[in-house]
Amino acid sequence: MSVRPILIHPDPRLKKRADTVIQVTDEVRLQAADMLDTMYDAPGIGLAAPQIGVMNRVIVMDCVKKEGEAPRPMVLLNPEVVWSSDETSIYDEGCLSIPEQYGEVERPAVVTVRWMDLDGGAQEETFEELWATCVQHEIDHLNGKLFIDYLKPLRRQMITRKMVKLKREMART
Ligand code: K1U
Ligand code: ZN
Repeated sequence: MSVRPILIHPDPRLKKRADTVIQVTDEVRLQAADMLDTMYDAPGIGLAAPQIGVMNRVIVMDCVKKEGEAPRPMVLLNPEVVWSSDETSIYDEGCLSIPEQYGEVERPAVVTVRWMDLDGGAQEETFEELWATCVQHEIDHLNGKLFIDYLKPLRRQMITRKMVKLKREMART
């Protein structure tokens, strides 16, 4: 298993809709394992395939943050929100593709998500708190949407300019 490079915004691959996973192949299993390695290495609580330049509908998550609590790595293929609460919550979100930038995003507080697991089976679970925020953030990635798309245009432009500058500096070193 290996840590893969994470794409930094702006990148056209982060704005595209990812393709449905038709079959769970060894390649998909290896991709999922690499995504978990990449997420834990970052460190992050989630990661979507387009962030490593793979344009399929795979996300990984582990929102267990409390010390001493067992990790809960999750791999979700073709995740879709099948129910969302009217109640909303606001979270100061970050993104591994937009390092060190944060912004408040309002989303449904509770969501039920259906997905395919790595054995090809159907799964469904209701997520709340940070898990709910994270799964919606990751599904947005699969649809080419970033958390900055929820912010005011001026703030979004400012963050994008910072990222362009960061990428220029990274290319020089
Ligand atoms: O998709 C991503 O870019 C990963 C992102 C997920 C996310 C964060 C916050 C709200 C919604 C979704 C991250 O993991 S950013 C890093 C982060 O939040 C974190 C890192 C270490 C410990 C705890 C949190
Ligand atoms: Zn993100």
